[in-house]
Amino acid sequence: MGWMQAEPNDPQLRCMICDALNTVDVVVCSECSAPMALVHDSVTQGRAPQIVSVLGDSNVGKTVYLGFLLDMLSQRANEFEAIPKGAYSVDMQQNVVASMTQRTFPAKTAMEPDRWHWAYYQARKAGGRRSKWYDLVMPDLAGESLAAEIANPATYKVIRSLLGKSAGSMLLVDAALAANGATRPDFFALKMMSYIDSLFQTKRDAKVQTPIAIVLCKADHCPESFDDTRRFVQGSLNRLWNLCESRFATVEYFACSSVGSLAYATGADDDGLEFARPIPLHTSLQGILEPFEWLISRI
Ligand SMILES: Nc1nc2c(ncn2[C@@H]2O[C@H](COP(=O)(O)OP(=O)(O)OP(=O)(O)O)[C@@H](O)[C@H]2O)c(=O)[nH]1
Ligand SMILES: [Zn+2]
Repeated sequence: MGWMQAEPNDPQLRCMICDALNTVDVVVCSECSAPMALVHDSVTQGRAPQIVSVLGDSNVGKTVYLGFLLDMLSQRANEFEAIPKGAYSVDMQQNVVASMTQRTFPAKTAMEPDRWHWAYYQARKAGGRRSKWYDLVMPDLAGESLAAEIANPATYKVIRSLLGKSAGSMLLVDAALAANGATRPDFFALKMMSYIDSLFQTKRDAKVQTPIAIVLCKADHCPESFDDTRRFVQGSLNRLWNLCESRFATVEYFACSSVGSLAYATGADDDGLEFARPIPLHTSLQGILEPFEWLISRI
């Protein structure tokens, strides 16, 4: 497996994300903190996996989305077959499913890269022996770390390397906020897309070819986004829409939601301030698989 090893017979391994050389026994990459288990597993596979990055502002629902997506895949939803590589790949879906069955949302993702959950899956759509297997690496990043990297490129080396190597991305946007007229989701998505644009910049008018699925989360708050997703994006996320039109060749828009109904509990945080905490009364998954299916059919 020469592509991972520095030289034949050299025991050092190259990090899959940032290409730094690490000794065989380290647990996380010394440069970027990606788990080296990813590399060990792909050396066993004998081929480099495709990386799918899940992006979005803090609190848009990345952890919830990714957890349910992986869980649906491993339950063979829509004739998908998925095999997690390594127990670490199951942690994220277990964490999401376990907390949602207890009617709480999962905790915020920590900002430190060595505390992010990474999932490494082999997946394919059933359809005989000829259907293709995809090796997929999907990390759950913290939205605040993404924001820090966009504001000051190279703060998080792991994010830059990860996006540079991604075969496709999903950009999650808070549709509930956007529907209420907030501009933050539009601006964050605009910054994220222009970051990706500058990362892949080749010729001045060549568009970025990497497929990107724009996923509107929390669409249970604005059902109209399910009915006509493109129109919703054009109206409520117009800056993002325009940038996608002019700079990205392969973009599609999806709406999704993971909760059926919400209740609100009031409480006080550490500083004694009152807040209302949403309680997911039951999960009802809508539109979770569609963006994933679209994306892997294009990578
Ligand atoms: N109504 C509704 N709310 C949701 C849904 N998914 C997530 N949420 C809300 O969004 C919050 C954040 O979800 P997370 O998945 O933790 O968000 P994240 O993008 O991983 O956030 P960071 O860890 O800060 O990057 C949850 O605590 C819920 O309140 C959904 O499908 N519908
Ligand atoms: Zn690394």
